[in-house]
Amino acid sequence: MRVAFLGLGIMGRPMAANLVKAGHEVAVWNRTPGKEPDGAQAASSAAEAAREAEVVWMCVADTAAVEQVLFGKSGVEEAVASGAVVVDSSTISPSATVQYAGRLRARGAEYVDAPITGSKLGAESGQLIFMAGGAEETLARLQPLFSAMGKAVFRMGDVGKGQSAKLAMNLMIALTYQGFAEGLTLATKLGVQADKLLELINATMVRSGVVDYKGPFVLRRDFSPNFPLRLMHKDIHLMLDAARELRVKLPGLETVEEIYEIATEEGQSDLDYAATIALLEKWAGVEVKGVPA
Ligand code: NA7
Repeated sequence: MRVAFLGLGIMGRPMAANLVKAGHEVAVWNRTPGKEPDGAQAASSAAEAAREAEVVWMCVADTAAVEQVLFGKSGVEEAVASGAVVVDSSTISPSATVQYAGRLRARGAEYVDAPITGSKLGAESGQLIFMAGGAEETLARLQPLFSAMGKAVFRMGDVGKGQSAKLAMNLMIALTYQGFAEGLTLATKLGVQADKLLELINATMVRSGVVDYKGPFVLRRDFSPNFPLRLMHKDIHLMLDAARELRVKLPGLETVEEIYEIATEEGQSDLDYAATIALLEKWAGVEVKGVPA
């Protein structure tokens, strides 16, 4: 298929590379040039990349970035072909998503929100999981592209429902990790070895995908960004905004947001969100470390 891929960050670049690898004709654009994967055609603007494309796929930072790429100067709206599909794998506001879909529909384009989970590793290995919002027929058209970048697609409902599901998922990830980090910090202060505790966790019902993935990074003290803290913080704001719009109370998340606020003030925003444990450690006067099994 002829695809335009817009946004070549931690996630977007390997996704575009996997589309090239699967034999699709890929035109790429990124705000900062020089990140094009081998075999992709570099375009000078989002509009230029989108002009000939059957599918325009985006993966950029946040709601403002998506709005800019779609409707800003030399944006997608100026050039998208009637009948093309615009897909957004960024994590952004569900209500903004519904608005953007309406504006593009007026230009004759279909819209699908398809945020991702699987982190950097999943993007590189083509093992992402997509949670999608959009018409069933449109998702069926996209199947060869989903297959090139991921291992599963879950249709959550109409446009916007992919983003809504993504926010719910990341809420659980943020709170699960926070529980893990607080448990490890307390255990360390009480004199329990962290790697021993991880072994115990993994043999019991406390086990979770989040702990499986993040545990070894914490033990090795490797906080290089797989999922940067600034992006999880952005998602926490999206969750709290959605909750406010609908009068839903999320007291646990509000507390976790304060931790992210302090971590950001302390300059950790470009580290992985797992680095929030460093604050707990500082307050407790301990350091959690060990040898991953
Ligand atoms: P990164 O690695 O921070 O990449 C963000 C990308 O978004 C990168 O290509 C940026 O371009 C681009 N960006 C940011 N702001 C803009 C604006 N205003 N206009 C155009 N492009 C922009 O994030 P990830 O790849 O880890 O994550 C991407 C999304 O998936 C995000 O929503 C996550 O929550 C999930 P740059 O290279 O800085 O010029």
